[in-house]
Amino acid sequence: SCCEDVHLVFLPSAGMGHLNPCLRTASLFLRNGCKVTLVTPKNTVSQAETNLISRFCSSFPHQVTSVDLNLVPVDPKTVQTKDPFWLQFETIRRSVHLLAPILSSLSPPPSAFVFDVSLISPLLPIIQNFSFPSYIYFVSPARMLSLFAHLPVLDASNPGADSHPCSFIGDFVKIPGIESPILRSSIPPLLLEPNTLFEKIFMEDSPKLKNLNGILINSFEEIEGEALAALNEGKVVEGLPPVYGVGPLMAGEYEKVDEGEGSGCMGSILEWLDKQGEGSVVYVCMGNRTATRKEQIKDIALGLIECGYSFLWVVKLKVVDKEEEEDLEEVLGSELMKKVKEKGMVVKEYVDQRKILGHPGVGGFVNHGGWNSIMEAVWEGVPMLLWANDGDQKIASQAVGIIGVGIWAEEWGWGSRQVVNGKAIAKRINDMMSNHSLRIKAAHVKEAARRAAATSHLIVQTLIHHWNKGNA
Ligand code: BUP
Repeated sequence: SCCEDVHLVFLPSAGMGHLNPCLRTASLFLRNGCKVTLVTPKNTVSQAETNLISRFCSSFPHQVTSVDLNLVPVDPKTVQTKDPFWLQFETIRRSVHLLAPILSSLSPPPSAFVFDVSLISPLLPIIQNFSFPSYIYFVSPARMLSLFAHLPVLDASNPGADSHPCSFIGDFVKIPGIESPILRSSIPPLLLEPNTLFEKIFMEDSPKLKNLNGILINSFEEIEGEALAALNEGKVVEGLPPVYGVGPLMAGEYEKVDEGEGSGCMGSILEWLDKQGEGSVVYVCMGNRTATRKEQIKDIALGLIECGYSFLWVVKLKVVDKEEEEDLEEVLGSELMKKVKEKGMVVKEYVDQRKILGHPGVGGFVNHGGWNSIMEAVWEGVPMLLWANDGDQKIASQAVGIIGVGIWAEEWGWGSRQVVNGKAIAKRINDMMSNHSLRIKAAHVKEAARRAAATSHLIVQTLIHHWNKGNA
């Protein structure tokens, strides 16, 4: 068929929150018969990333080829961050010049190039020497994309603002075409701090969005129709390329975590869930990119003991999964640990989150507002309670509140900073678990998600058709 002639190049950046949407987007095209070259930055930060890439490649042996991008080591002193994932973002940015020979040697030549949102500025001068069109995959909600795209407009209209980053941001940002404004307190904290890597990438890359041929985003009409329309109608900023809502992105077969990996905890998790009543379990996972603060872990433990439900709690105690880790008991103390174990199940390994969310025993999801996790819960119709940790997570949490499928615990502030009383956490968990209308709305949006998956198939085919004409 014609699709076999379409050859796409994908380039991810660091962390599962970036790798998962990259590979899931690639899978959309693989399912339509395209060929994919996955450029793999070596080495990855976490073991979870290495494992996922190898499973992805081996599950499409005839369609996927992987080529290494050997990263140029960066002196950590020249980067304003201690976070290994942020350091990796910058390392990849500083290594992409090595891509030129790789891209010219590919056969057949690429039909299109799809890369991570964090690589725009360094990649543009390289790809302008090639004739294929370029796209980014965006890892956050459309609401966040509108902030990303709109900030330079605000910046330019405030010539009086000083050189302090984002000093033009007032109490809130009102984005044209989007009704509810983004509060200053929801802006990613690093954007408001001088000279952070995040602020640098954000402000440098945003005006260059218009040089791309399109933006692929894990969202869809029913949940973010307003923002998607504002972006595509030129209200957010003029000259933006088409924004394709290809969500909800689905997990592939290749994501199944093998029993051999880690301690193979999935078997015992599912066995445990099978024994719980329908919709009776609170699933708690605050993401994997950064270790959760110890105080926050204690707050959550107290909340879970206090709430009226049993729970499955995935706790990350280390920043990178390859490191040695501290025992949870050392953080909680033996008495608290004992109570936690009496009431719920605690795991530290990387879990198959999609499988957990799809289990009928799970009735609610406490999460940090990671957009991938949110979309996974939307797909399974599981109501959420959101406690944003950092970055885009308040904006994502607010989006969930607007959609109506979850509760954003706004008063808890940033989880990475604020201490919250265990009783208050228990109360919010009980609110989520017992809220009937939340459950109905989640079930309704789940149906919409399934319809949207069929529509995104059409978007994908239109793009393939378009690239095919380019090949002719
Ligand atoms: Br933890 C964990 N298993 O044990 P977000 C996460 N995930 O499958 P953020 C697992 O990682 P990052 C685990 O399903 C989601 O697809 C989860 O992305 C999966 O969070 C992804 O939810 C995490 O967008 O990503 O914080 O942006 O954790 O890499 O920082």
